[in-house]
Amino acid sequence: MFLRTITSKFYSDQIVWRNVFLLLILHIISLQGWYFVLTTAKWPTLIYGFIFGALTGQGITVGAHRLWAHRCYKAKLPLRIFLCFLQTVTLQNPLYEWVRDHRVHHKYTDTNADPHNATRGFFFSHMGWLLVRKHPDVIAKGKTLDLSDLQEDPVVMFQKKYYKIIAPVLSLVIPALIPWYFFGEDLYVSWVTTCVLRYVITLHSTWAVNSVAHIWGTKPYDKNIKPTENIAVAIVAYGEGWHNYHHVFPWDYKAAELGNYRTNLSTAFIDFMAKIGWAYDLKSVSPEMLRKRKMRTGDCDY
Ligand code: ST9
Ligand code: ZN
Ligand code: ZN
Repeated sequence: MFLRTITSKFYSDQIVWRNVFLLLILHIISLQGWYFVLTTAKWPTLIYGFIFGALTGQGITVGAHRLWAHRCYKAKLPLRIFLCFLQTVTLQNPLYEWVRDHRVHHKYTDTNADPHNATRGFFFSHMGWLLVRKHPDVIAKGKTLDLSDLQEDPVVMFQKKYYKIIAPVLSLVIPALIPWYFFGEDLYVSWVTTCVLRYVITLHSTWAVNSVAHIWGTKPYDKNIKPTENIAVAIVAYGEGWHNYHHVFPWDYKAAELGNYRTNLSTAFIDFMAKIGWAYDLKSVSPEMLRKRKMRTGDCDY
């Protein structure tokens, strides 16, 4: 305990050069992806890349975030397998790790125990936190979390076991073969646009929730915390930009009070899954509870 307090006090960032190098290369190649998008890439490749990217993003929002991290609803096995597949394609760490980091983010928001502590500025909360070793407080506080629900979920544990083999293939190899085989696309153009560029766009959309939506926007539900309501982030992150609401009511499956499906595509996805019976026990905040909370801690004058 004493040793941990000392290391935590004198902690200074230890850069992980492997991650710096990989993310740099990825971003350089993605620039070529934008060039191909504007010039030689075929329309079917672009349409496929867009739809595929949008669908796999739901693996993060509907799957990793609203189902596994917050248990906002329950999902039958076929939906859990489908969402796990989509989340694997996004190459954003195994669900087990993603959820562990996200739960510690909610429990210790914007402190040293938050992996992407936004009090350390835009860059750190956006992507800098992936370029350095974690603060000792993240690991110490993270060890106190209850992750038994994840350990009991065979889908999560299967993905964890085989992640290093399955994820790179599903994310950075197979998607490129589709336009090449079906649309006669050049294989390199296909790889740069549907693998690299898609990955980079999904990463920044996700990271914006931790950075932009912890810095800019309104706070109608709790003015005493950093997370904000930000419509731009809500659009690019399928409804996850209503972040002041989400930090106050993390268990709400809509992750928002207002807004429509256009600014919350993930709610549309869950509602559809509920209609076909694959999602159930959807949790949501009552209007009365919401009204009281807004009056008590919100930033609006009534
Ligand atoms: C990526 C993830 O980008 C993005 C997540 C963002 C979440 C946003 C959420 C917002 C809401 C949802 C929005 C969705 C929007 C979607 C839009 C879609 C269009 N608790 O991590 P290690 C322990 S990934 C407890 O290596 P280091 C544990 O024992 C991108 N314990 O720490 C662990 O061992 P093990 C690709 C913890 O060495 C051990 O420590 N990936 C916790 O400091 C070591 O863990 C990358 O770029 C905890 N929380 O390294 C880099 N954490 O795992 C991938 C750790 O065996 N990451 N422990 O149990 C790394 O390289 C490293 O993690 C590191 C830190 C260098 C960052
Ligand atoms: Zn947050
Ligand atoms: Zn959350």
